[in-house]
Amino acid sequence: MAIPIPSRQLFINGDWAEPLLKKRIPIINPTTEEIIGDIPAATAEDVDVAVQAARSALTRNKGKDWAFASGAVRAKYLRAIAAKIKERKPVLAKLETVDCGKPLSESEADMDDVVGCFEYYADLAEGLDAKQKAPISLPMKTFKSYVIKEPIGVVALIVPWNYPLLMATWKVAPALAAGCAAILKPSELASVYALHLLASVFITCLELGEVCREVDLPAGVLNILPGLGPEAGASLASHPHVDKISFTGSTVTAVKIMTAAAQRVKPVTLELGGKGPIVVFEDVDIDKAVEWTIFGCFYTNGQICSATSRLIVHESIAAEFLDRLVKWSENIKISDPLEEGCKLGPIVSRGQYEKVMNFISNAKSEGATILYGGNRPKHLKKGFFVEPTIITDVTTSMQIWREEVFGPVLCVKTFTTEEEAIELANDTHYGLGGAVVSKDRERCDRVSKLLQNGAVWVNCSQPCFCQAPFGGTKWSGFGRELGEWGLESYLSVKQVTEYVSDEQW
Ligand code: TXE
Repeated sequence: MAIPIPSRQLFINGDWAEPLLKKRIPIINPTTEEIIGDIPAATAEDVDVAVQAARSALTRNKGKDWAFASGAVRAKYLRAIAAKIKERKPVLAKLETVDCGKPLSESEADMDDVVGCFEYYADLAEGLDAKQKAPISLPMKTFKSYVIKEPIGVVALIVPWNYPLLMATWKVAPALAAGCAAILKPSELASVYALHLLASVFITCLELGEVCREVDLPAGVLNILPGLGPEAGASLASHPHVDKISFTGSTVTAVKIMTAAAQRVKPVTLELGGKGPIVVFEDVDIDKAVEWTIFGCFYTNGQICSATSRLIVHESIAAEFLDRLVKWSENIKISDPLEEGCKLGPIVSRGQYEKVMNFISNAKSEGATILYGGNRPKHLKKGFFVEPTIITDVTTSMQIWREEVFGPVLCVKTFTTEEEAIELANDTHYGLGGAVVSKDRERCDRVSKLLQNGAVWVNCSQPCFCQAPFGGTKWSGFGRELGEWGLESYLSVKQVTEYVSDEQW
């Protein structure tokens, strides 16, 4: 059954607006490879208008409408947005699945997380009121000091395509809770390929605009500008009236954004790629460890920045582990992601599909063994599908060990000692998520401390809660999203210090 794709414009100053240069980008369904609609593409001209709208939202009525409204007022809007998204969950989940190819059950879970995240930041927005004017104890009685937290200002939120609405929410919810005004730039899958190879995956982000209209969010507080990265994204990153940039995407693009931000000394939060390890010791329940290994690498069709895509398994159980891993992989249902029971859908676009396939063929030519998968599934004639793929005989100098694939591709190495396992796990430029699997609690604690990752999962992989901080080390970026840390990243801290002596001066 065809899902009706809403036709939308840019969302600026509380309403829909045609892009000034009237550019549009086609939406391609990665399952059928058909064009199913299009979305507007903002350019620098639209960015100017949206930034102006956001700035006015902060200064209107001396900020009382939004930036300096109480947190309780902002919380009301965040809860209203959450409630509207909950109502529309079935439609939004289907749109997201059609748009980016992830199994419907996963898109449904994402929508629940979106709702939970808006509700969570509504609570934190309320809590902010009680934290204002927190006194500081000073060594001199003649001075009194307190701290207030203020919104940073106009923020640009640049997001990718693997969790379109959820990644947007991770940024929009805390930014709005803090009292910022935001410009959200969803992904278009920036690509060097011809336009027909582009897949645009932000229909659901635009639907957020409709939700904002329905809840009467003050005009300009959230603006949504899809567009090409080098046009809309780059204009936002260098715009003189954008006060902060929060970016999730590739390390290569992060460098460009940081460079632009540096010219105007703008703060940035960067959540980038990964090449996460999952370290499996000899004392595990093999079936459980296999299940987490599969989940950690193949969930969201393998397109997760924190995916644990390097399996580091103790040599004494490696043969049996790999045997069961292959059996599990054989049972993964690969199909149209709207189909009941689908566990692996297509890669998001032809460009990304070709990139994944190149990684696999490079691994072969460098001497690795494709233990399982490595091809397009034979039963599917169309769509950007890749079989779950397990690669062995990998060396640490191979591309497949070093670079992020962003597809359902797991590479494997064995180890003998704990030290060796940790060395292998940390043998990467990235540092987002990592996992350790063992029945030995003390060993898990030791390894958790030594893994150079922003998140470490013990006896699991990938669980994500909006209460816990998320972000990376090394090339995976810096700053933290989610939890209180996410809110703080949109707040500026101001001290107010008063001279209280009775002396005349
Ligand atoms: O990323 P980009 P792409 C990794 C993954 C993937 C690779 C490329 O390895 O294969 O990145 O994906 C916007 N100024 N991740 O090309 O280019 C762009 O429009 C400002 C990991 O999609 O980083 C989009 O909105 N913005 C990742 C966003 O940046 C620019 C998730 C991400 O696009 C810009 C996605 C510019 N010059 C990909 N150029 C993760 N960390 O989860 C592009 N953009």
